[in-house]
Amino acid sequence: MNAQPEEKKKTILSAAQPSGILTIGNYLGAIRNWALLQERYDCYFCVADLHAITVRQVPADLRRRTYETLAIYIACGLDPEKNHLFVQSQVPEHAQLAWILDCYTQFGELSRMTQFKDKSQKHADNINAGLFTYPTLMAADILLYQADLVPVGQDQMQHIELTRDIATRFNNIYGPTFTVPEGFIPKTGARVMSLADPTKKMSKSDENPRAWVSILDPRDVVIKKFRSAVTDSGCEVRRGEDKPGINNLIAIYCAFTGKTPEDAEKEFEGKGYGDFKAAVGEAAADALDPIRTEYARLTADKGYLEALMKQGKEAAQRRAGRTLFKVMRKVGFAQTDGK
Ligand code: ATP
Ligand code: LTN
Repeated sequence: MNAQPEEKKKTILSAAQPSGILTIGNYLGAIRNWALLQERYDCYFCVADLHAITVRQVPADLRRRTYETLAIYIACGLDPEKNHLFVQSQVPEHAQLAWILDCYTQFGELSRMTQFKDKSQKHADNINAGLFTYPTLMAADILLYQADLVPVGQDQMQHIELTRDIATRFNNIYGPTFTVPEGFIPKTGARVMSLADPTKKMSKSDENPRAWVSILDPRDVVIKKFRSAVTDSGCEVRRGEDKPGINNLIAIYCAFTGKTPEDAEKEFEGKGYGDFKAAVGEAAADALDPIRTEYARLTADKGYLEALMKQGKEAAQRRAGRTLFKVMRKVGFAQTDGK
């Protein structure tokens, strides 16, 4: 009897920018789900340092955070033996494909991106070309690995739609070249809001440290930040259209405990915001404690992280190089080496 060929695993690619210490938004919206999917997919997770310089960075901080981000990935449960963990700038194919994709992306399409509009407003003194073409670099990240699935937070879905459009357009001109990827957002935690202004997304680069909780914040800080989270008028723990503060805290509580919003409302019936905020803080701190401990262990060994980077870079280049070669041939560039 012939053995059944083992079904080939589908591919995942995702990334986060080392533009600050990763927050519980990054964790609940993205990294936690990467860890849940790692067994079933062939996974590439990258530290998007090329993307980070679309906003001015202090070089020493950027370098340090690149190591920290890699260590956070592992501390959050990504097994470095089962996943390809790598740094974007160490795989030059990303920048090479991004240029080519720039030439298949319209000015109008990039102008409609809400992240570009938000960041242009926030950094009005530095609206650089990289900020504008950010989504084509992200499309290159994804398409180089022929990713089937891209697990991200809600805010990145527009970029994934654009990636799909670019891939489809390229395939229509040159024949099948890229896998057209699907976005994947979690049921809870896809859009964690700022604790200082719950109408805004929680963002690690927010200058107000009370706006975010970092994955590495010590227990007492986590609890204190939730205690001082901005809430709405009223005192009942109940969701409502005009209650962004409490909606956000209920969503965070459910994401950390696995409870439904209805259960949470029932649990805190007759109790006030104070009790509820304390419970959200405890739930978050319980989940973050083991991550912080593992992170401390990992960052004590820089050599280990460097060895992983090297291993990840080689695996990523093998895969990315094949796609780039194919693209360059299709576009019509003269090539002297075969792949
Ligand atoms: P920056 O503040 O530098 O723009 P960021 O905190 O928005 O960064 P990214 O590195 O751009 O984070 O995002 C990494 C991943 O985390 C992406 O998949 C993104 O969708 C997700 N993510 C970021 N912020 C949130 C959030 N508040 N809620 C849920 N998911 C989020
Ligand atoms: N743009 C993303 C980070 C990112 C990314 C990617 C996410 C860079 N490249 C590829 C998914 C796939 C962000 O979260 N701002």
